[in-house]
Amino acid sequence: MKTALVLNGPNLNLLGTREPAVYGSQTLADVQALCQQACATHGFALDFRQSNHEGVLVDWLHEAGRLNAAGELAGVVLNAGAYTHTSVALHDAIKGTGIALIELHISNVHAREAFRHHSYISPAARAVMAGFGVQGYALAISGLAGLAGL
Ligand code: CA2
Repeated sequence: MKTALVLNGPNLNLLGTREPAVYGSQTLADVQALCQQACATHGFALDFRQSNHEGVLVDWLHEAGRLNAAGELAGVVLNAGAYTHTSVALHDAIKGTGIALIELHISNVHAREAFRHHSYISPAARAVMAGFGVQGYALAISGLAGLAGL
């Protein structure tokens, strides 16, 4: 069974506790349960993580690259949070790994402040999703299953 790795960046541990008008009222534990259900549907094992630290996310992307090389990775869903808009390190970590990586945002970043319109992740990602709320995570896992069939 291949693994779908879902990585969450800074402040996403606060999901459901603040800014419900932007991010909804579901917690990160609720999102994990959503992802678990989507993975069961598609026959993936779920590995779900969150970190507030850029270097930890880089290490996890390297780990994903090794898993991918071993043929054990279905793909990565990455919500890099604010690092999306700042991190060349995350861009470099993804680039050249061959990982099927979906960049995901809960909110429609393009309808928000101008500083959220640029992403360092997008040029290295296979696909980009924004604005579906937390349901986007389940849709992204279905997307990984779809990409695997291409
Ligand atoms: O829409 C998204 O998923 C974002 O990646 C979320 C990031 C933001 O910096 C990006 O521009 C768009 C912020 C994550 C912070 O999440 C919180 C959730 C609830 C309360 C406070 C922060």
